[in-house]
Amino acid sequence: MSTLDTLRARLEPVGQSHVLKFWETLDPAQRDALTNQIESIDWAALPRLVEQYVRNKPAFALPPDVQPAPYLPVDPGAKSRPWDRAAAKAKGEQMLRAGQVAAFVVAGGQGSRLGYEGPKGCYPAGAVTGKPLFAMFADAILGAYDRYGVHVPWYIMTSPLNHDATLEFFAAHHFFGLPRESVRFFMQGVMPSLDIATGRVLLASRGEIATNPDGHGGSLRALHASGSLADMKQRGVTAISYFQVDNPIVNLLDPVFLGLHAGAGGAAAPSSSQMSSKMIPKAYAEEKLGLFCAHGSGPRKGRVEIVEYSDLPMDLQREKLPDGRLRFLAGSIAVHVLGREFVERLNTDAAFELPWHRAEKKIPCIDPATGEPVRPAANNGVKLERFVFDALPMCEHSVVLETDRVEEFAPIKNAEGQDSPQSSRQIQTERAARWLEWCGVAVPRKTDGTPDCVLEISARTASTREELKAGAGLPRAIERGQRLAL
Ligand code: UD2
Repeated sequence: MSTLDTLRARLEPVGQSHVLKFWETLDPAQRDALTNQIESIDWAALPRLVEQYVRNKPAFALPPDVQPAPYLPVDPGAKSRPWDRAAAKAKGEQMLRAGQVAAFVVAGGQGSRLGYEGPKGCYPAGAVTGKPLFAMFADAILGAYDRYGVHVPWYIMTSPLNHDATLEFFAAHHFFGLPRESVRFFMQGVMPSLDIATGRVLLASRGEIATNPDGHGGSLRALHASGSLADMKQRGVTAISYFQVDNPIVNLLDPVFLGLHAGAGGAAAPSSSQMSSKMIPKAYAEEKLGLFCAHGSGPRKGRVEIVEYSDLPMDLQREKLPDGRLRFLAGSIAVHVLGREFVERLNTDAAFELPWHRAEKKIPCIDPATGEPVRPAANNGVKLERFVFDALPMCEHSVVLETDRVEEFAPIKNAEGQDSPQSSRQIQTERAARWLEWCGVAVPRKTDGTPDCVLEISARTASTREELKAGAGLPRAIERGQRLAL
């Protein structure tokens, strides 16, 4: 059978033979590329996905008798659920010193909302220095080396959209001072993008299927398939510190959180977890954060599940406790610790599959009838993605730790307004101002209380205010309008 016949035999039974419509017009290199792309797709699974997610919009099933998930309060001495901060910190530091921790950033997304061309990790995010996000994370890893004497291995998940550009960026910046062998890149999988009306795969060009990265949940398979899990095991890593590429102030190697994950938090967190999470209290009911919920009954009673804000009924999101706080308060900042053995177990369990989530998008493509480009004015496609937090209900134990928004969450997602470069710079400055004031440094403030200066503290200098105080060379006061990077 010719290559063309073999490919046709795969595509025809699943109603996707239009993919080969322009075969005769392709040169040999284009034919090879299309052949490779076709061979990388699980065509047999497609008809079921089209039926479930394109022809129908699956109704989201809330956890039975949905409850707010319990969490450890930011103040370890709080009456509600006190926990042992010193024990957790000591355990986490010991794990870091013993080389049991890996850093893992998911950086395969398309970053379309920000309107930035390159990989998002290259975005200049430092409030004063304009340092790229990747450099800020590298600072945190270098800081851990200074403190614990260990090069924490850093795993970076890219996608075919940005893999080469990410590698080039690291090479051009000499790996930001990190040893080359402690940084490992791997690509996540992709899914074909589907026509919203017909369920046929969209064509990006005459010789290419339109695809999208398969979501940050794709990381769980990709960690295994890329050999990264095996590499971690060989290095003695037990805990994977997971974070998103968009948050420049993430405390990405937090010993307290690592120790809690390992079950060293005292009576409130006595068992080690398979997957742990950080949360912030939602600022208002409509804030767009995934919510930590728990199964109130059923076979997974007590297990934690994150429900996207769009899936939790608004009346539940607006419900208040007698003290006026929101009942469903805990919003996800997408910071987790994953047990390496847990991820291994998921990958060896034949029944393991994360659900797909459907998103309607405007996807540039060609008209399969004419080959002419289409610039859609309305949503013309369906993207299917997996979410990493859908692994939470598979955990027997799962710690959720409250954190302070200004301390750890300054994401850059949109070009303007909330979660923009500007709001991130403001939060970076506010956090630095708080730390400096705590260390006894005078920080000028405007009448509305916000700092009248721009500040940035590198995670190499300090990852907490205590470390800042212990370091040398703080000024006595900051000048009005000053721009200071420490
Ligand atoms: C995510 C959470 C939201 C909240 C928020 C906090 C989801 C669905 N929602 O919203 O509840 O926690 O973050 O900041 O996760 N990525 C990949 N590959 C992909 C898709 C995404 O690596 O295929 C990465 C992406 O590079 C980024 C992160 O995942 O680092 C977040 O992706 P997003 O922008 O789609 O999630 P967002 O901000 O809507």
